[in-house]
Amino acid sequence: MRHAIVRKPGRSFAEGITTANKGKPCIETAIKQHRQYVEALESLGIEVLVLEADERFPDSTFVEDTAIVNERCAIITRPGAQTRRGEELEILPVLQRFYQKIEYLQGEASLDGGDVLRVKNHFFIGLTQRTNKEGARQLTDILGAYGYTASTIEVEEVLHLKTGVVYLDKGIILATGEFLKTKAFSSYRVLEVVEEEAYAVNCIVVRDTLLIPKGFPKTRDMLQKEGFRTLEVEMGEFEKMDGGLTCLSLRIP
Ligand code: CIR
Repeated sequence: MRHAIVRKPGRSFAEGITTANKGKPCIETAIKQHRQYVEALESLGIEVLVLEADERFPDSTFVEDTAIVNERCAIITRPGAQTRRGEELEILPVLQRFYQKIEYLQGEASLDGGDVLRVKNHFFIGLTQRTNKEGARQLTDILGAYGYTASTIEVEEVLHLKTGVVYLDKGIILATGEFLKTKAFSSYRVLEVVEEEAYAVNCIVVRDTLLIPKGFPKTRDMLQKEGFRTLEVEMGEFEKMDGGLTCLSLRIP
């Protein structure tokens, strides 16, 4: 991964969608945490393109949901929440700077990037409140045309697939809750994140380092014992709005 795209949280950030019940976020703190997130990525050698806040869309700092990016193409999604429709149009000109091939989900499709988990050249697509079967079908067809495979996973308990499961490389899946028993992961080694630290599942792999949220010592110690280097980032204000580490960037491989 050489590049990442992020968007600063705006003044309207606290008006976004949330189920977290953790109180209203403080915008000043969110801006500070966002800056530290960017600095953490930069410290790992990633060139970060920082977009200005878009006040029309309170959730637009969660750029991951607007596109699926890989080595071969960028796919513009159709975000599942009505208030987020339109965010994808704002990311399009930005992705055109990086990609010649851009594809689009259309019609009745709805899909959030947070529901798409890549494991090598396979993409798991979570079927959720945000991502419907038509979205998964269209994405599977597009990915197929570029030589990738995909399959779906029914998600019952969390917002997005990657809220509860990520891939850490070396054949290791990090999971919690309902994903500990998912058949599709049975050929991988599944590391369990304990329920009280469930938020810490959503982490970012940058070569040999894992970017993890601060304040989840059991998960941090477990990952370190597994031989990963960890780098912690304060995510409290984003957690209040149901957003994790992956949500805050589009990472271009
Ligand atoms: C939303 O509900 O859409 C935002 N408040 C949070 C989106 C988090 N995005 C992600 O997990 N990829």
